[in-house]
Amino acid sequence: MRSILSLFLIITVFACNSKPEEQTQSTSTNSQDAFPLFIDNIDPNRKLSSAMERSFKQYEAPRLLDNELYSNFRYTELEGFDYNNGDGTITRRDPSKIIFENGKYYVWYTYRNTPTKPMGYSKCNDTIPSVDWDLCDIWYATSTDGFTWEEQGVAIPKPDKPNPGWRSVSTTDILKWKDKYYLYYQAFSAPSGKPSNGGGSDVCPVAMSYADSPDGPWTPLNKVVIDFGKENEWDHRVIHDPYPLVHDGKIYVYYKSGMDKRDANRKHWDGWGVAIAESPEGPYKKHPLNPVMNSGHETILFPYKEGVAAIVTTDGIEHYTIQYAKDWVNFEIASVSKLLPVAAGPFSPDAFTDTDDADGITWGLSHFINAGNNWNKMYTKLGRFDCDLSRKTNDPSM
Ligand code: AAL
Repeated sequence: MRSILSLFLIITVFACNSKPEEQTQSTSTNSQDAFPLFIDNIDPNRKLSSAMERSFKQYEAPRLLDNELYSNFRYTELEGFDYNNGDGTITRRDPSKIIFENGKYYVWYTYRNTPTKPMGYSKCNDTIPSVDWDLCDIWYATSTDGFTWEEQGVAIPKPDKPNPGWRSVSTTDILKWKDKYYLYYQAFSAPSGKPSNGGGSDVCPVAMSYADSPDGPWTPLNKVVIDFGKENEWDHRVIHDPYPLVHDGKIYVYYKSGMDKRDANRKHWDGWGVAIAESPEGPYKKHPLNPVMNSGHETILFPYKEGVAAIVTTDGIEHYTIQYAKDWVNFEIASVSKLLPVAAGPFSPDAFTDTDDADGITWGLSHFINAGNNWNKMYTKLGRFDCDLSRKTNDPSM
């Protein structure tokens, strides 16, 4: 499954993708100062080694240090959330993108507060959760600085049976469209973790609720908006991690599927597709090139220049990469990095502006799983990540 980051990491030494002036300050030796010049002096038209050829062609970096889609990540613990001393009864996970409205930042996330820790599929009942995202509601919090958060309470409660999501609603993401707000989320109508479904790869489509204000009240559509593919198609029984963005006057909802397949290491094979609609309630048309990504458990996407960038964190042959699709569907690897944020939601100012000159991201929230050696007895905390995937901070001329 996903990577285990069992502690809150406060990694202060990780420099983000540093700007030229910072390199001069932080690296004082002559050889390091000379490094960019050495790269500059390689003529891309002469015979090149494979590594140098890819740095010019595949990564489209005129100089190695100019790759704007390369960053390390720094993590900081948040203020404002209580976890019952980590006894596993309270969880907060899978944060949405962050939006800035009414002078503050808003985030939505999966919230569980149950009498026990998750006990596994065989021991779950109406009050005992099977897995960390079972018996959850969607809650939200606000902040003025992104570090200290004020929990506001429930946004989307589980609907009554038999509406989609009556067992659990989780893993939400936000869309702002024509001055209204839409939350898309996983709608479970059975406990997760059934062994014959491959453990976490639960049968679950996407539902949606809408509101006039980010503070709600939210009205559930009470129907599935992105449904499974046909029998034996790659997304025939899982539509997870819905991730809406606006492009070309339309709504692009990226989503994960394909999870019933496992690789040689028993890791999920996760693919990502995109479903496109002209209005938030659909109908959503799946792109004929789906799946458009061959890896990534809880992938983060954000508009970048005229295209879309993706942080592909865990699972799959291309995990730990940052990718770019100029046309929003044909993704290429832009860089390989490490300690990427898990299940993150960035503050992505251009997520809904439909610009062809999008800036990137510099921070967001991600989650940290505290599972020890037992995936059934876990809880998850939210934390903050900072990075340098923004053109404005990367390019001194802007
Ligand atoms: C996550 C997401 C989905 C899965 C589970 C809860 O982090 O990929 O939401 O169903 O794990």
